[in-house]
Amino acid sequence: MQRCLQLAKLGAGRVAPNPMVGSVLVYENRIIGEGYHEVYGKAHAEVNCINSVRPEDAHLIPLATIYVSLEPCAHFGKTPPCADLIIKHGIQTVVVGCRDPFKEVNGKGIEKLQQAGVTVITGVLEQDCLELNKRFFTFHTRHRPYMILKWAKTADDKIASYSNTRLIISNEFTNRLVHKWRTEETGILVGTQTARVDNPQLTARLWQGKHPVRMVIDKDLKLPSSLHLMQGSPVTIVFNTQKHSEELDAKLVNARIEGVYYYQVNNDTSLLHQVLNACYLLQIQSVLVEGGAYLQQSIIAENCWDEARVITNEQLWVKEGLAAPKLETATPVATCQLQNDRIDTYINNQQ
Ligand code: AOF
Ligand code: ZN
Repeated sequence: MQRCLQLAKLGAGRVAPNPMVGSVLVYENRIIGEGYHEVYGKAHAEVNCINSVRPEDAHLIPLATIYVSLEPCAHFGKTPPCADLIIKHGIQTVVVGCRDPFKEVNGKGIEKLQQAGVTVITGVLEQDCLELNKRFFTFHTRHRPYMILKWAKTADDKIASYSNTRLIISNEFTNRLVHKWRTEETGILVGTQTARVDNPQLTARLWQGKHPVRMVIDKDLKLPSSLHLMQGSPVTIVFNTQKHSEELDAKLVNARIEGVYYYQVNNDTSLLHQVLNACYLLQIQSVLVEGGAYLQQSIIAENCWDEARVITNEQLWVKEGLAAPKLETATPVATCQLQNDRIDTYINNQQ
């Protein structure tokens, strides 16, 4: 299963919104085949694993045990069911890392195998398998994206000055790390005030990889079209109460078709919940929230966050300024230092 996890990670950045999955085929303590889900829409891990077996070992397939980091699928999606493939090859034992919460699968793969007389062992290295695809699992079980809050604050806990001008807090190394983070998530979200005052580009230009889908809240469509965000390259989605782009759907988002798109929300229910629901419908599996304090604090208040990454410039004091958001969780799970910047990571265990 450790090897399955290693293989699965090779698909990072190329398989979303699918999960990363790895598989190995073992006969008498020898790996005779291995594979992983390499590209979105293409063969699943089990297919690549079985196809990798050398012709001289092919007769061993029915005698071997197949290990998969995720429950084999039971549905006809872009590819036929992996459970059927395993049954067809006469494999007798399947070892599964964790269940697939996707509604088309969700236990049906395991059931199908068992009904065909296959022995299925589940829950092997389950925590590691869940951690690897935390975005996918949060999305399918909570019906909202995996939410990562990120902010930079001064040594005296301020995230902005009162002067309505951009406050430079983090250093160039930290900025590059943040751009790496941007390539790792599907979406990036900011509030109206941050868009107006900071005029951010919200791209991943300091790192190689995909730009996230940019999302901004602008209820009354007051943001000027001169802002970087409103140039529509890469994609921008504007949450507002006035207009809606009919062409905006999950396919368009997945293909990152450039443009400024409008998503209409109403004034009757929680704006945050409407935004999260929109992300679910558009298959935006994870979101990096980059400000501002009001938006971050409302996400904390509604307990809709999964991770927080807080950057503190330990050498910068501004005295007067906007207070940084506050987390209930006091202890970081990880800390690193990039020159004057300390980066603390928090996990929300209280959901
Ligand atoms: C597996 N092995 O390697 C992966 C699985 O659209 P499709 O056909 O590619 O199906 C996508 C769904 O299949 C995805 O949402 C997840 O439930 C499962 N992914 N299953 O047996 C794999 N990547
Ligand atoms: Zn499959």
